[in-house]
Amino acid sequence: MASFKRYTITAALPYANGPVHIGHLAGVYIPADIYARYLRSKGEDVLYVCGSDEHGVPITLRAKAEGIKPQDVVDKYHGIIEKAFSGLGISMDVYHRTSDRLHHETATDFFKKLYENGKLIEKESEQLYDAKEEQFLADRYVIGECPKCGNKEAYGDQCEKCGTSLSPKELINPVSKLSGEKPVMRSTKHWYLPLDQYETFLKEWILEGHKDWKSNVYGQCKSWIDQGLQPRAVTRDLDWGVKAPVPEDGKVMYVWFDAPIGYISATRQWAKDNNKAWEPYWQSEDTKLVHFIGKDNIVFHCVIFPAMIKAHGDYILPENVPANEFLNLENDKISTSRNWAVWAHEYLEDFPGKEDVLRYVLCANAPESKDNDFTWKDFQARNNNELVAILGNFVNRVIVLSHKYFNGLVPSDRKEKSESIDDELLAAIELYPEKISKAIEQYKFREGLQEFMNLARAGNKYLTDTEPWKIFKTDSERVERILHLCLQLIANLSIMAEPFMPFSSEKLKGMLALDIGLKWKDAGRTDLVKAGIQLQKAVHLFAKIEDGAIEAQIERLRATQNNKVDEKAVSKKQKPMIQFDDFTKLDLKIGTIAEAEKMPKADKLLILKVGMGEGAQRTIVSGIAEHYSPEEIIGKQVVVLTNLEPRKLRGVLSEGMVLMAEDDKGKLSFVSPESVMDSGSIVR
Ligand code: B3M
Ligand code: ZN
Repeated sequence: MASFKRYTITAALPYANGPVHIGHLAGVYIPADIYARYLRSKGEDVLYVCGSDEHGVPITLRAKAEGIKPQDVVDKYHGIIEKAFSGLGISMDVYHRTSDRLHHETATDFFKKLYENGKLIEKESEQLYDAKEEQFLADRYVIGECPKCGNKEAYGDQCEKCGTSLSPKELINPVSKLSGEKPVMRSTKHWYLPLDQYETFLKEWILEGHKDWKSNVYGQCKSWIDQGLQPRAVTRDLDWGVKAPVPEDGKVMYVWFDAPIGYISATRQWAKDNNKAWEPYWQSEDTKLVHFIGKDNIVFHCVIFPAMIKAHGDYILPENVPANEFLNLENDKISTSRNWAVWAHEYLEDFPGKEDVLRYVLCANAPESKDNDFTWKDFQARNNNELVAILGNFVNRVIVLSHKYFNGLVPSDRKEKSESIDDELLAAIELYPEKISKAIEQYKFREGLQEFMNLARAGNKYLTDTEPWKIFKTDSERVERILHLCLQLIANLSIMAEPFMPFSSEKLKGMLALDIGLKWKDAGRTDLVKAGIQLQKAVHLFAKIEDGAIEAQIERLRATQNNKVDEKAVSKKQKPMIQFDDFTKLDLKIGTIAEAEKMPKADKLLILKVGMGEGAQRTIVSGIAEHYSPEEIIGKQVVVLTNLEPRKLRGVLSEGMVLMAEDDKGKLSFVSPESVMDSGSIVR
């Protein structure tokens, strides 16, 4: 293996359109953090960069749904995400953001260089266009059927079901996410990165040169390259993004063009803040660049970004891209829109002081080679049966016994009292650092953590087998020997816990009054704790998690699902029979919407003025603001229930109700006469 002088570690920039959940943590941020912490502990020069991905359609769609500006969306979630990361001890050296000026500058320079050196091709073509919203439908603005697997809800840039990368025009029966309408075709000019020209390079670099990559990553790259690469548009007709430095107005960079450059921008920000040079981290061949990502990002990091880098010429290529598979939750796909997730920031609120427990469980169960499942029961079991019963129990017994028998002073090593069982323990202490290192360096973090626990298990067993509490009265010197060795083992655990469970590592070092400067190179030594040193009192590393706390979490998940199901079940269920008389009690009339405006400070409500014929008008407050904009419904004819008891909604007297149809997905539509009717016509 080539030897590297420094490491640039990147973790995929989360979209700032929502908080991060356990799937993100297990797939990307925890593995990257373990790797970075481990290398730092080894004394390597490490830079771990990340930031919010603040452009692209996910952001603008969210803004539209919430009725706020894209900048407000990203400001909100950038803060939440950054705080959650730091709460969990994710030790990024910088957490930047792509709406920052420095990023716009960096991305613009990058694009300009490609543009000026003739690396991009200009092409006019027909694109999907939403005539109603007057907007081109790039990427996630359009959904439709995946031509590969038939998934009905594939996005314009990718099918999440089969992972295929798509362009909007490939979708079967496309529908605009903005208006719900069928798009039309319209011509527009864009700039393309001719990926086809990089085929030879990619073949040599990945297919020949990186057979060492994880098989899921290598396999995806191979299938992409083997299918033949097409030029890919790197500009979009949108008003949110980094302005593309091209002669045409109104073009921004494709979000997947600017986002990976965000790694470089983040590095520049870090350098600026710390008075360092950023260039070595991106331009020196002796820097090892590693991208941590989820499997849906493989093609962007292994094919497109490398082609961009090759076209640019000044930057290094990644040495590895250890992408993970997906984590499911309670046997179901994690979904932001269905709120089927465990959110990092909520976990921190619900389980204060248990940051390491989540880190532990998500690493022990990380989807490294296949999709995995997170369940709250497993979370509880791993905490109670592994962290508490093995690691916590061992440490606690050793510290408590040391206080009980030796007033908390580290006993001497009493070599003369050695027995063969001690040799096994000593051998383990010497052996494990290497085992764990090897696993981490191969990105097998689960295995590394498992080995770590095996060492703790060996300690626990040693203590149980030697039974110092039974021999103290007769042979206290042998007990000195036993506890001395156990304390050396705990010191080793404190060093090797650091990448995985940094909070517990610190607690362990505190209890042993250890030099916090101890690093990975010290692991394997059996003289880390000096005889005669005063130990601190035992603090609990981990505490049992009771059933109640787990049930509350499961209940919470269930509640979000049930609400949805219940609403539907109740309203769709056949209602009991009524008499014709009951029906005639309803006074239904045709009305024509004359005016509409948003109810201030209410996301869902519109205030309508509905003409009811002969100059009569009614004010009706209707919960349709998330489905219709005020402008688009003026002039619509609707059915109004006119003899509903008037009631005040947010201070506005609503005099009736507009009838709506609702489908299973919650989509609303007016019930309107099939031909134009006079306002006030009766409905019967
Ligand atoms: N924003 C994350 C995602 O696909 C995407 C990663 C960008 S990394 C440069 O969810
Ligand atoms: Zn598909």
